[in-house]
Amino acid sequence: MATRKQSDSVLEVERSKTKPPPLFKVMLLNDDFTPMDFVIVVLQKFFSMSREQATRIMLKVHREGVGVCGVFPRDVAATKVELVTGYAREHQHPLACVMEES
Ligand code: TYC
Repeated sequence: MATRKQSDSVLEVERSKTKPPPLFKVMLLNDDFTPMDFVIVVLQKFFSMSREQATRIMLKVHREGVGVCGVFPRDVAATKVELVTGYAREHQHPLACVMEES
């Protein structure tokens, strides 16, 4: 915040006009075909999770249908979605990874 001296000598607070950049949740969706172990590897490899943390998130997605892997700026989130989707397709799995503004 800055102050600005006006011609009539009234000091007015100048509000910041810049919004913080939006953040995006990257999520995995459940399906009936992707092996549980593959999902755990994805969470470790692309989201730097421990095996224990990855197992917890995988089971949440398996039971509830969706789970958050992390929250990132737009370009980082979009890259994670692309890399995970590419990796899943390379291994012939239908795993769905999506992003949503949080
Ligand atoms: N439901 C899958 C199974 O029973 C496991 C799974 C978990 C798949 C999470 C996708 O995002 C996912 N093999």
